[in-house]
Amino acid sequence: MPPFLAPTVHTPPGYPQPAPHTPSSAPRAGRLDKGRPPRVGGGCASGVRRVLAVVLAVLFGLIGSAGTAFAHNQLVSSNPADKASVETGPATVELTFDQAVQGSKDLNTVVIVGPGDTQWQGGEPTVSDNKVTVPVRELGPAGEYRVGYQILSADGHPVRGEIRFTLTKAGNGTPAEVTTPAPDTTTPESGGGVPVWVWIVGAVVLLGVGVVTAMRLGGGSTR
Ligand SMILES: [Cu+2]
Repeated sequence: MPPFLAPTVHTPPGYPQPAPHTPSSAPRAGRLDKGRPPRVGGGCASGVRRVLAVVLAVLFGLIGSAGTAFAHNQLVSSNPADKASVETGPATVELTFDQAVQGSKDLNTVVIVGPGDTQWQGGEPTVSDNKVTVPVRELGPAGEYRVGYQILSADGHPVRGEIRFTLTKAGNGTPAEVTTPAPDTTTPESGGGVPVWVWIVGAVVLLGVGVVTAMRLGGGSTR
């Protein structure tokens, strides 16, 4: 039993308790429980207030997460453009975002993956405000090249994604020795802002409020 909400008995036995997974509400546990003896019956009003406080905390947490998820930095253009075909390999790939990117070393990764999982980035990416530029080696086989990026936005959020371009005529280049694992770009950051368990915890807490309220009304509390 987690310490948080444990002294009250408003939830049915075995009812899931959200506390251990909720960063937004966990720090409140100490304050809410401090010095309170276990209560039964007459403590319902304060219990309802407690649960409401938790619900509000969770809801604000959800709203906050959703807001920042929608405000994330996004790729707005690139050179070569996404899905472009080029006859000769570009000397650089330039990624332009709609917000500034943090420029410190090792915060940003760009990996160019060509046919057969070969890598073609020519060095570390450099940042100029909202532009990230990575040098490209002379390309080799004709085919599709995927440019995967993971950058750290100036607002502190990582942003991942991918563009692709097609080399239509083979070049003479050879791939880089593979030192950087390609970033996982299968789930763009913007789609995963709020982990599923946050929604589940929110739903459980809301259900808990319903139960507590029903118990309180059903128990004949006077007004
Ligand atoms: Cu962000």
